[in-house]
Amino acid sequence: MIVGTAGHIDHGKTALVKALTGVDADRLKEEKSRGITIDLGYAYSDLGDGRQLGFVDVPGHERFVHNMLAGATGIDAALLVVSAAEGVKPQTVEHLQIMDLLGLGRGIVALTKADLVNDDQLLERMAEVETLLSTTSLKGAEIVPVSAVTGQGIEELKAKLLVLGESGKGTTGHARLAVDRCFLLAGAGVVVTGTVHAGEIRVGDHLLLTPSGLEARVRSLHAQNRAAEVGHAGERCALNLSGARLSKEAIKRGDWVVSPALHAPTDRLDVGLTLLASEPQPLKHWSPAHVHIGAAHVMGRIALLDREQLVPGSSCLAQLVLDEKIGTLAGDRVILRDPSASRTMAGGAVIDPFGPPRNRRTPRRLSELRALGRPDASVLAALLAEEVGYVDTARFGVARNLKAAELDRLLAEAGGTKLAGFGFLAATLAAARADFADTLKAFHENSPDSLGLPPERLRITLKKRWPPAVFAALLEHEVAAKTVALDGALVRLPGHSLKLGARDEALWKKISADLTRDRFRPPRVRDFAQTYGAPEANVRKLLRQLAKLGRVVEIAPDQFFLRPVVAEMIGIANQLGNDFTAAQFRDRLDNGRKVAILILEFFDRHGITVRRGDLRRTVPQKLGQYGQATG
Ligand SMILES: Nc1nc2c(ncn2[C@@H]2O[C@H](COP(=O)(O)OP(=O)(O)OP(=O)(O)O)[C@@H](O)[C@H]2O)c(=O)[nH]1
Ligand SMILES: [Mg+2]
Repeated sequence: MIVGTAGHIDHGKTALVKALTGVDADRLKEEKSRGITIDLGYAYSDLGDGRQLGFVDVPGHERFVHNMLAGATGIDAALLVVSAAEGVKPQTVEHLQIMDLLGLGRGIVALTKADLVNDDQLLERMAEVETLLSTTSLKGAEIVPVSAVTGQGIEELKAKLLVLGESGKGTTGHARLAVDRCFLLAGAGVVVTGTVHAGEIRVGDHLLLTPSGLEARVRSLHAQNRAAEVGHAGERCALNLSGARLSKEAIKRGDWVVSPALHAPTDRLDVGLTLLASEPQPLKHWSPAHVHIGAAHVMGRIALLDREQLVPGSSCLAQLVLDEKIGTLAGDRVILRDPSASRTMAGGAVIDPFGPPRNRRTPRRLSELRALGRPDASVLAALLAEEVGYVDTARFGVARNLKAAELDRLLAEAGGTKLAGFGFLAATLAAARADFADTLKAFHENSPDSLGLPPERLRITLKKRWPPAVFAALLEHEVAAKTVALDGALVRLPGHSLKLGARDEALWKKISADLTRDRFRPPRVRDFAQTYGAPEANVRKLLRQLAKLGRVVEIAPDQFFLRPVVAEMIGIANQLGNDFTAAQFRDRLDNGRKVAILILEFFDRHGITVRRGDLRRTVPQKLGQYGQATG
């Protein structure tokens, strides 16, 4: 269990941690000389019975709130320190606001320096603190008077902290650790420390750094200050990492060490945001802010999604547009501070780590965001019922750190079906099927001389407009179910066949007679055009249509053969045996060298014959391509 201190400068946080653990968390030279905490400090106390308390000691100085924030995001419980001598001060309030915005419900207040005040003063301070807590997530937390000098209340405080227990971070997901320190250890190399927010990390694991994407292998690790084989969610770990491009400079506070599945840097996060009631002004759209997430600290802008301005004390949906990419997942807490970093303004939680750059304020998107804001157990049912109609399961799984099996279980519970990485409700699939059928039916009625629609045309003609990848999944599903047919490059209803207009029908009758009579040396498009007084382009278009219908085959440009004749010629070639010449083939067909060569080259292109020098032979598996090879 990890406890984080909080409270105003000089109120005795570091002294209290030392009284609880025996460890001086102020390790920097400058901290010692100035007598203040600057950066995060860590201390552990083993209770002898296997249990252990870990402490993150934070600075109280107003200029180091950003460091405090890097430590506060990984803790299970708050230890709010208030000097009984001084009472509530500015950073007492700000740190408490931060705990509140982080949603931290477990915590204890230590009323320090109890040795400096009398009982009346102590009671007064307790009442003051109680009032302060009453509007926060720490409302009703116990207040324990302590003294690091006399030891008063220390054992009692320790016992009460243990009772609070761990917050139960996600143990089921992939691993992620928020890096708060990186240093070089002589003989070992790069070491990072941080809190495991989810999953577990083992020696030998191959992980990635987010956002850089650098590869890292865990050579060894310490969990809660002890050498271990595995570090679990909720524990502070030190990882000794190796990797080709790793260096101390390549890693910084705020990075994440993650399972490769979770590496998805982002700079647009859709969040639920609450503006502190103490803010003097409403928050305007596109306000700049310091953004703190996990141990990361970046600049960004706040795009308000469902209103023009946010009034103090209220909440809304917002998109944080960051100056640089970071790692974050749904549920991560966010703290926003004002542009001059002098006060905490707002906070909240990530709803969608992959916010859309466009259409982010449409009613459809806002409704989807509200559905996404639900807990794991009900989110998919709500999401699948949204107008969008589908869930990108891979993206959803990463955003919420769900492993495949867990994701499948949740999808099944929500009544969803997965097609090629997208989840749908059965009712949505039924509606899509009807949409496909209705659209194609209408198309066939309106364009009886067209065999079908190119898929992209169908996609944009459907009543419901699906993104291309989703449409492809749905089309594949319908083709497999034989509710639609994919004919070459066209989609059609299975029952549909092409009907020629009366004029085309008459022309085709004459042409097909010619194609039958001179079957091995048929007239070409231009010949038909001249003979029958039809524009060449029309004849060509008609024959290409008939080719799609499988009645003729275009062996060479403008040179069409009846399909059964092609099968017959394949049979003839086959009968010539291995290693026949073009002349032999021509003699059998009696159609002249030029046409015979065109046919053989067509066979070569389609793998029906193999050519070596001037000799060819047929390929047995390919003989049936145009129907049974007769002849
Ligand atoms: N009398 C008395 N003095 C205390 C007690 N706890 C701390 N102090 C003194 O208060 C001063 C500040 O203590 P720290 O523990 O450094 O205060 P801090 O809250 O860690 O300060 P920052 O980390 O800089 O915010 C030191 O001089 C301590 O010796 C206490 O219980 N009684
Ligand atoms: Mg300190």
